[in-house]
Amino acid sequence: MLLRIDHVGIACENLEEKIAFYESTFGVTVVSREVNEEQGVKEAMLHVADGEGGGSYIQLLEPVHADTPVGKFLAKRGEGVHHVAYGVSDVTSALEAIGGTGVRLIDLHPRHGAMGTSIAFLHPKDVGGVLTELVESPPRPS
Ligand code: CMX
Ligand code: CO
Repeated sequence: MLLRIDHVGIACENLEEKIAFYESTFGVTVVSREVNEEQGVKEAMLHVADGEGGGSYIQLLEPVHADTPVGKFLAKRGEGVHHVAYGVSDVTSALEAIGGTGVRLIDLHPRHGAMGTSIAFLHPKDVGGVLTELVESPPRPS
């Protein structure tokens, strides 16, 4: 069901500073910057590699305000890994299959993610403390 690690989401206080750190330390490049109001984040995707069905990335996340998932996470735990996101070919069918195993779904239906993706989250309490995201990439131009 899982095609690859699509991205690792990292919570930070200052997006621009963290982008500069990742670029100078690891030689990675920002390929997308977006504000996703629905998710309450200002974010950047930094490209790492290409894999089956899409690329893999580092996703840097700064909250748009304190009362958001990433804002609450920063207040409670400070900066660090916020979630792991796996690439799947079809989020809707993956949600159905995973929901059927008893894992709580935060999103019953896919939402909009970075770079035209469809995303959905699984509850960390049912995944061993790991907030887990499923990502379906848009079809590649042929
Ligand atoms: N990883 C692991 N555990 C987490 C967590 C995370 N990122 N965020 C919260 N938790 C834990 C908390 O530590 C807390 O555990 P305890 O009860 O043992 O203290 C519990 O989950 C509840 O946490 P909370 O602070 O009360 O937060 P909420 O229940 O309001 O929200 C969650 C938690 C996961 C449902 C919410 O963060 C959510 O809906 N996340 C999905 C959306 C999201 O994260 N969007 C931003 C990223 C967007 C993107 O990737 O594009
Ligand atoms: Co993400």
